[in-house]
Amino acid sequence: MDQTTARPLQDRPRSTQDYLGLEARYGADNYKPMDVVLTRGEGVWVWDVDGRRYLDALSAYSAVNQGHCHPRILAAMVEQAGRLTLTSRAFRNDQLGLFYEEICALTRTSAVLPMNSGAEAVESALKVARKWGYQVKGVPENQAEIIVCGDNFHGRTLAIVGFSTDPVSRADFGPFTPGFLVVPYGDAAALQAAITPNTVAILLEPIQGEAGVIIPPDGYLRAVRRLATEHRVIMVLDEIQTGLGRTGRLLAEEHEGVEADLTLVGKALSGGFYPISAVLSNAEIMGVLKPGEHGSTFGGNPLACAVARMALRVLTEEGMIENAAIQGARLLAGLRAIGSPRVRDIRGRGLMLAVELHEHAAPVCEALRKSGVLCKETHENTIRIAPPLVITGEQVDWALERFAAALK
Ligand code: IF1
Repeated sequence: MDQTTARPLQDRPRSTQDYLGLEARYGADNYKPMDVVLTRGEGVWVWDVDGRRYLDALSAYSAVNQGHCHPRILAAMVEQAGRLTLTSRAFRNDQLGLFYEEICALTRTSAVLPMNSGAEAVESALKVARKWGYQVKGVPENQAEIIVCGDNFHGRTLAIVGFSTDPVSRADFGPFTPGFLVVPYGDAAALQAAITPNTVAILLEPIQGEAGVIIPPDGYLRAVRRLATEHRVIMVLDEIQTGLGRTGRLLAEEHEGVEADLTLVGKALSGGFYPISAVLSNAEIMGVLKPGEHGSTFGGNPLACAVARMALRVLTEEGMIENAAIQGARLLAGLRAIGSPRVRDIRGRGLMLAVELHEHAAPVCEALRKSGVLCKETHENTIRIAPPLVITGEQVDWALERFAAALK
């Protein structure tokens, strides 16, 4: 057969157990996934290899805000993939500048550093903040301090896990990168006390995701903004999970009317089709980077940029952000109306919600899976709920029936 003809992958049908066996036999054991083997996704729905349909209430941790396999993003990806996928940044391409222009207009920022994973965007922001500290603020060499918050989650690289407060993320990965201080999340006084003349940045999530959807006290982000401005400290908001419509606004910072100096986005920046992340700057901070000082093979590649341009377009043109606010309020009210004694707290902003139980949440997630809703617990007792932003009121009610049954 002519090897150039496109042959689809010839997968002989296998059972769920077959797939579990392959992963157990060959895969690093760095996750404990639910035993559901997914094979197709469309909008809020995903299907497993046995043909069962589920409502995806995790959205790949907010990377699929636009719904699974959004047709317009798929079309943009296929069109670009057939034309040009990667040039490296040694040359220019016809998608990068358009991506810059469109994401800056949408987020009211003025400079973009394109990367691939969320962690890379975080690492890039830390490097820019340190360089700005030495070259602009005048911090003595190697004395730069960056403040982070307890219970943070910013990714899995060595520098990032080095300032995590989660023992599981840190154990046996040392020694870690110096120059980071941890303050309690939500405590502006503690932040003020931690700032020194060598502080170059404060890095935080507007709402802590992995910690269990921890919403800070009203006014906290405004206080962080004020302190950062007063002490010439860069305010870095990690919106990799909270951004791009998840909380019912384009960026979660909008709920408090603040503008970060560096804003990090990722995940849904591609609608789940391709890894792309970005550091967005509201100020001239990005100007400290000179040619050759930072980079990435795939950073800013034309395929990622074409996908991201369409992912942003459908997010705004198809009313997904407004829908997240509407359906999030419906879901929050519906969850609270269940009134289950097993529930300790229900928190949420837009379609970023959590149900904290008095008991382990895994059995409830298992019951939800059996009734057709896919959720994942975090920190034993908390169920995270984050469906795609395209969810309808009818689908919210369908999910609420199953939450009520699982929590009764
Ligand atoms: C996993 C949860 C974990 C993030 C924020 C940066 C990153 C993430 C606020 C890094 C990534 C993912 C990673 C994934 C599970 C999920 C996650 F918080 F969303 F639930 F782990 F904590 N900032 N979060 O949430 O982005 O490098 O992954 O692209 O590691 O299991 P990344």
